Amino acid sequence: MSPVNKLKLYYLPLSNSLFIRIVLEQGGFENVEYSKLTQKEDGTIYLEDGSKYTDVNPKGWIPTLVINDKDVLTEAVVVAQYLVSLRPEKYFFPQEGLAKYKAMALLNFLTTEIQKGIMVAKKPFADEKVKNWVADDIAKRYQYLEDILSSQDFLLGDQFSIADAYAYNTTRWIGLCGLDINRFPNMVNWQKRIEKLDFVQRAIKNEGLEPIY
Ligand SMILES: N[C@@H](CCC(=O)N[C@@H](CS)C(=O)NCC(=O)O)C(=O)O
Repeated sequence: MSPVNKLKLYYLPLSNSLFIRIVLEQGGFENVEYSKLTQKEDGTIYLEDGSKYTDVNPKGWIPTLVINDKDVLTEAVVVAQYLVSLRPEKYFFPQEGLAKYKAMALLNFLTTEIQKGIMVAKKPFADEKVKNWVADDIAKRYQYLEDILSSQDFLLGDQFSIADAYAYNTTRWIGLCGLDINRFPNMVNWQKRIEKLDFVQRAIKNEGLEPIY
């Protein structure tokens, strides 16, 4: 891989860019630029200079990471794993064997089953009935995480990982479907544990957000 001299993250407060900002803060990368996006009522996302975000990322989704001012990388779980690959010594993430694929399976579960599941509650057609359906569905998926956290402090073991960064950010959105996190006491303790980490605190503040607790 050619050397990475500069990273740029396009972010929108309350979106999934917080996940990647936490990963960047944990990695201690030096030359990182954060470029704030804005979203209009009709959903269109713009850059600070007023140009359309789709000029940078044709998919129009957040987050986007730009490497060395030229290469564009999207899909949050892939962006996070790319950052881990740059500085594996900074992260707790298995690099080989079945453990690596199990960790990737968890990331895939978070993106396809949890994030995309919750986002159904934001669709224009989401009335009370749809929101209740989403809440029931997401509750079953969070129960899976709750059970993991009954025997370990974090989702991949005894240390914080990119899976925790992602799952934590999804818990900031569960109000969208009216689900109450207090149904999951292990997850509540885990959220509090995560919010004690200095790099998480920095990421939340620099993203322009407040901690949950
Ligand atoms: N597959 C993408 C999906 C990302 C995604 O849905 N991001 C949301 C914000 S958290 C978004 O960009 N929504 C704006 C839109 O859908 O137009 C990923 O995993 O990064």
